[in-house]
Amino acid sequence: MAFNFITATEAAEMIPNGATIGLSGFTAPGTPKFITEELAKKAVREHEAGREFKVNLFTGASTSDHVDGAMARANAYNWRAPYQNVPDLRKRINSHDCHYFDRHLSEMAQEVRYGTFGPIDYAIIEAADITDNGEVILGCGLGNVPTYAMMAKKIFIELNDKLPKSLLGMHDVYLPLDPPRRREIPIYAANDRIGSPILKIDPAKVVGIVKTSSYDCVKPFTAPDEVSRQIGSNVVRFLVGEYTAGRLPKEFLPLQSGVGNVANAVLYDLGESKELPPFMMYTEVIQDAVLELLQKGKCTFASTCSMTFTDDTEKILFSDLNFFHDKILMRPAEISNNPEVIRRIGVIAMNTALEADLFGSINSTHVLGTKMMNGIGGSGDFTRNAYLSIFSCPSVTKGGMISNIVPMVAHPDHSEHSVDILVTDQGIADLRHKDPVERAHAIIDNCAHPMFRELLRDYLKLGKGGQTPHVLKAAFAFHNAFNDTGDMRNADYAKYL
Ligand code: 0RQ
Repeated sequence: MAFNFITATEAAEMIPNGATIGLSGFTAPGTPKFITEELAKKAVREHEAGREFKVNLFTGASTSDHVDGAMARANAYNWRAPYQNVPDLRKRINSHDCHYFDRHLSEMAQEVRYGTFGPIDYAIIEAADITDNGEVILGCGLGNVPTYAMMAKKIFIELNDKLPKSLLGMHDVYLPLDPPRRREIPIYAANDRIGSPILKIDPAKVVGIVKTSSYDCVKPFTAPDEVSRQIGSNVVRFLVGEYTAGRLPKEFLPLQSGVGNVANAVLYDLGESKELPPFMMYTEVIQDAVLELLQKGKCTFASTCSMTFTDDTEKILFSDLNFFHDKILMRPAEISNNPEVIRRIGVIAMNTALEADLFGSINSTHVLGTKMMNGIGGSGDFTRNAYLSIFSCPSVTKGGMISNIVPMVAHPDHSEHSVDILVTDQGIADLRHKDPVERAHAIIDNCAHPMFRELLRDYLKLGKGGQTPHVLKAAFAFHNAFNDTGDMRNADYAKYL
């Protein structure tokens, strides 16, 4: 079949107000970069002409400024799901200019198939190559592309000439059947391949191919500061302790690691560790540190949804693709984050918290309980099902005016029932096999910043019993103090009792 080659502007012109669009990709990699920029410009023109123009956009996870930045600045979203991390979009979400459905990443695709989100009008897919009969070699991230491609009425392809065709073989495209016919996901080790190296789409649905040329534009990392380094070394110290005590299998277990500087710092530290054996990853993103671990042989295999590498690292990958070809496998989000597989193969999950409370509950998403930061992402998929679930965060933030350890989290994302280990720059609290009061002491003594320890102990002393001795009237004294005075150190329980 002969495809229609068009420009990004022409593609954007075809997309009407109110359309629902699904994008390929997961974080910036694999995510189209050009049609959405043109769509944002179209939205601005339409708004200037006094016409409504907003679309609904579904992705795998976060995207990049080419998508969420441009579209948010143009106020071009009606609905957005399931995850984002762009400041301009955050503002739109928190002012309700954009409806945001913050969803576990493993569930998004199946919910689209179940019909919860309504029909998908367009899929926009970034590709390294496409054959006339609709066999697509995908880019560096999958997300929910198999589902969006299957459900969409029309498809645009962004054919990116920076993506080597030799990416063929690094994707594992698999669509599970839906209940009641779903079978097991037959992954028994992180490196088991279960699907197809190509995405098969209906060529008749392709309304246009846009030729593009761009690396993935992942923002470079800032060098880890002292706090991130301390957190990283505490996580590694904990894992080494577990391993040498024989509480982890001698071949070790696959690791999941979230995004960001701390996650990257933890992985660099793991690479340095002499005590831990080489390991595999079963995760949703791999960042720059993992490429180095693969080069060194410290990481032997990475199953992921996306290669979230900065452009310099992406160039290293592409120039030595033969070496990495059988060491990295990219899967759809509902497989990379699949609860069944995570539980079966015993993933060690490492995620970051905004705040943790004395009893072990975690807030990953809402600043001071109200403002959306990014979203739950894959943290819930992994935390709830992991062999070991580790959360880390700095003990304080904003120069010490915020304690990341609070009496009660202002928004619960992960409950005490799912969190095993809490790590800050101060140390490690092992919450396993402890009742709530024991957990609170472990967290105060090991994780809270010394500046806040007495205040937190005072909160415990106010408790009048119960399995979890919260004092509901005073539980948000830290947050109230920050809202009222700009500093949690001014928390005064007596005001509320
Ligand atoms: O503010 O940007 O003004 O400096 O929040 O904090 O310490 O830079 O943390 O970038 O590692 O992100 C939880 C958001 C942490 C992230 C979260 C302020 C702080 C700073 C960011 P500034 P840091 P990180 C894998 C798994 C959920 C999704 C997930 C996340 C800004 O890890 O989104 O895990 N997780 N997915 O100053 C008020 C507090 C605060 C606070 C920090 N307690 N109160 N502000 N800040 N703590 C990835 C995917 O799923 C794709």
